[in-house]
Amino acid sequence: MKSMTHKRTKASLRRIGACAVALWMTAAGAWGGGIVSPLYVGNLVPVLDQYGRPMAGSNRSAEAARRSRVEIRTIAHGPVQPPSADGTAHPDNPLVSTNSVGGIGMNTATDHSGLFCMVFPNRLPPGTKIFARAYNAPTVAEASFYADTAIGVAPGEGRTSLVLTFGTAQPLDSGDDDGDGLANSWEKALGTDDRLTSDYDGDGMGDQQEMIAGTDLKNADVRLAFRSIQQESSSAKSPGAASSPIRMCFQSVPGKSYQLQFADTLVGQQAFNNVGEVVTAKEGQTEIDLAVELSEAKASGVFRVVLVSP
Ligand SMILES: [Ca+2]
Ligand SMILES: [Ca+2]
Ligand SMILES: [Ca+2]
Repeated sequence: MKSMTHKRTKASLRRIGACAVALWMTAAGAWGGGIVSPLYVGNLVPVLDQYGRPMAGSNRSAEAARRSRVEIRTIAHGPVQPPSADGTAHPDNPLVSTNSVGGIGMNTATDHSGLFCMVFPNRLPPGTKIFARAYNAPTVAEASFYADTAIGVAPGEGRTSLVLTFGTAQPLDSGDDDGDGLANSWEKALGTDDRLTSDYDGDGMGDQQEMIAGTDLKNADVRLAFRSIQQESSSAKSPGAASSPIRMCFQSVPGKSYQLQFADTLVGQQAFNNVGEVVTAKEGQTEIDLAVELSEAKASGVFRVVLVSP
């Protein structure tokens, strides 16, 4: 176990060194070819945004302004302090230097990898406690979520790299000004923060419910709802069926799964029972058509669709 960890660590260090080799060459040239032993700081496990996707960023210069921001900060004393709701860092966690700001993908070969690598030609004093903070946007002002790494300690000359590991993305502003269950940071990320309302598009489905359902919070034509329900003519009735099929159509989101249910009435404690199997919307499928036959004839009743997958 020990040797596996050792091997993995060695491999990790090589990978960090490789990702920053271009910058290392630049630094060596600038110093006239003298002995250079910079410190590489980076991550090997992608930092994820609020949706669980690797944060975006590319090494292409045309994409520079769109890289998710990464900062290396120090700890004056105490634990790492969270940033304020507008993203401003706590005074106890100053930047290592004015240059200790970079971006996801800046020195990596793959786009939108959630990886960063920063080079410190002037090594930090050994023992300096540092951490990285990534924002889900190119600037603090645009960001809605951030992620911090655990604290790392700057190594002595014998080591050239320091691997940091990020925690999960946290909202910068966990308040809920419009009381709809969605944190202000989610409202900002979803673009619904310019008005205080729990149903931004006014389609009758709340913002939080739309986010869970995967429907568009800013389009009143899109929500989890039936488009049509009607009973087919008696000629469509199967032999032995209690009644002719009921054909229905409801809006769906690709990848989400739904269960149709039926109850005789909404009065009292009437339970809904499953009708048919769970249905999953395929890629590009924004409507699901079903024709169902009930086991016994009903004069009336209520159908509903339940979202069964996140
Ligand atoms: Ca809210
Ligand atoms: Ca809505
Ligand atoms: Ca909607």
